[in-house]
Amino acid sequence: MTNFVTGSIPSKFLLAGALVFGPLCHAQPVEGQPIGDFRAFFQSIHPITAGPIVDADLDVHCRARIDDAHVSFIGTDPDEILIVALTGRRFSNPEKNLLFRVPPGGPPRGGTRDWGYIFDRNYDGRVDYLVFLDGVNAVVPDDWEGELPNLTQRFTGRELREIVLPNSRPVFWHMGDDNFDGEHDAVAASFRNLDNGWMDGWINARDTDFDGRYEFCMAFERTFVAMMGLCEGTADGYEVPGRRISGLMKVPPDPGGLLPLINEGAAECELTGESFFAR
Ligand SMILES: [Ca+2]
Ligand SMILES: [Ca+2]
Ligand SMILES: [Ca+2]
Repeated sequence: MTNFVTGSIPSKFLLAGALVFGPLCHAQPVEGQPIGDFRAFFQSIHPITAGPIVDADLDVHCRARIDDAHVSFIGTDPDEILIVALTGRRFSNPEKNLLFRVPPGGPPRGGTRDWGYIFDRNYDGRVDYLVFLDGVNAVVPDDWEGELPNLTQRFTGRELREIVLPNSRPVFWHMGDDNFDGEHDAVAASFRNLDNGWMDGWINARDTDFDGRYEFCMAFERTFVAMMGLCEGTADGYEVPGRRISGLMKVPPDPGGLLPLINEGAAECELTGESFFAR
């Protein structure tokens, strides 16, 4: 199956719905409304998801088939679902088949890069925070000082060994449903500096009043270390000048799509608030 985020998304996963934009502004969440806290949750689980895949025995707890998609819920023991894989055929053996990258010679049979971490923050048995794999990239460390080799040009073997490879790691994008209505209202994704090829910041876009229209988008250096500025709103979504947003086809993503698909699977599997990984 084609990777969801870097390749073409199978049309069956893109539900109909117009992409809507509001004006760029710094709206605040509506007071008194029960909401998740996307940014705080991002910070709390980033250490889990930025590293290697959770070091544990992984099993498929439940599989659901939604049209042609196989939605596989994966975790460490019967009550600890942490990962979802979305594949075109039956998925098994997650410890072997959840890939970060496609190895030379192509992916092994059964391997997939179409997977992500899932969380149920309000314990209703439905996923409201998704961290989906983009790929492996060279990422500027938050505390980096000094020069970096330019990845768009030739660099030395020593630079490769000492700087590029040690700072290459899985990169994910994040999608949150802060009012728990089943549709995303916040996304965050890394972006690549077009001048030197490094991932050097994050974009955070939000629909802060949950009216279905994103109206906030800010770019940040490194992992939200410092504010870079407002994103540019275009007909195709938000952009960051001089950067290419990684993974997501566009920011914000089309309504519908992944969260509803995953939650259809969660319903078919009869998952509950107790089913997911406890933070
Ligand atoms: Ca939930
Ligand atoms: Ca929502
Ligand atoms: Ca809005």
